Amino acid sequence: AKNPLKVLVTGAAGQIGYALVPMIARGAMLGPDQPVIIHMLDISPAAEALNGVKMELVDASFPLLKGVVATTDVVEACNGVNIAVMVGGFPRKEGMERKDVMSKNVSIYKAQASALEKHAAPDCKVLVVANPANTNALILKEFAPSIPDKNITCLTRLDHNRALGQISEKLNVHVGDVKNVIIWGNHSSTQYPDANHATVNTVNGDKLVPDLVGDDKWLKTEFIATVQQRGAAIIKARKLSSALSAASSACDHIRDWVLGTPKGNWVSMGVYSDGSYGIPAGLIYSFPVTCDKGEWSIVQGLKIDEFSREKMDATAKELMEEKSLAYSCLN
Ligand code: NAX
Repeated sequence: AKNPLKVLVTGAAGQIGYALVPMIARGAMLGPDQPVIIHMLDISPAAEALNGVKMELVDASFPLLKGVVATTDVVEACNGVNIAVMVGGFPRKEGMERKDVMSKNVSIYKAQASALEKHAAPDCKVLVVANPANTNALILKEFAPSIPDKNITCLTRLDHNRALGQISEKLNVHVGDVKNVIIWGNHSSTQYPDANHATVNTVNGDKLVPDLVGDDKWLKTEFIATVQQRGAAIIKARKLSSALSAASSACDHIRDWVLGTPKGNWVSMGVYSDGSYGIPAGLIYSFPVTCDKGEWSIVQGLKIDEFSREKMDATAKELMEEKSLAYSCLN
């Protein structure tokens, strides 16, 4: 039998955490034959609720779950973890300035970066979910210099999955037959959902989505806007932000990263830019990636038209602004 892997979930008393930990305990993140020990971190006001989640994990008697740590101590939480899913953060409250929210999250991610650097397993893979996800990941990277750049990522898989869902509904095909959409850039409303290279598996082989849709206008307007605004639409409907889809997408992100993407498929991940596609190096930017043996690589050589170029640059510009705002909070 495999040795258990330790998975940290921060913000585990929150709504995404509540959906995520049972998925991890059932093997949705690391596979059906991989035992896990879940480390849950939250802050003191949530300690009692966190303990309640721990009680439920015990009550569910998951065969793969070999241990649960529920703590408000960041060092205990990070100790020896192989995977860290960072869901905890400071939410934007009504009337708060962008800078104030950024400042709170910068100090959280700075502190948690140091704890991970000192106490996590040396090859720990990090996924930041909490918003502003790309910039929180960048701060975490800056303050955990001994963790390889390649091990720090942020979640745009939910946006990716939303894009697959929209195409599946539009073309009335099963979502499992749609692949290779791309989310470029920031996990924010400037993200660019791109279906130019996406395909649908049909009885006559793979067909390009733009050919099947046959309506360039839909892909350039409604499709993009729906994916960009989906988070807001969920809040409006549920009076709460997306949780089960975010948790499920976080499992997809880690699973594909650790176990590999299927042949011929790529996925979207927020990763440290190396300058590919003319995106400034030094940003955490969402790219199309394939994964093999626990490492992602950016898909190269895709043709970028003028429409895409403009959208990819606009979301890069927003990330540069976020980066300077974050840095201004450090002083
Ligand atoms: P909740 O407010 O339900 O949960 C957040 C939890 O984090 C709370 O229990 C809180 O006590 C805890 N927390 C706060 N500061 C902490 C700290 N310093 N250390 C540890 N825990 C801390 O929010 P939820 O709906 O679960 O969303 C969590 C985060 O995910 C938010 O930042 C949200 O904006 C972000 N999202 C990101 C998505 C993505 O695709 N990247 C999509 C879903 C979601 O909106």
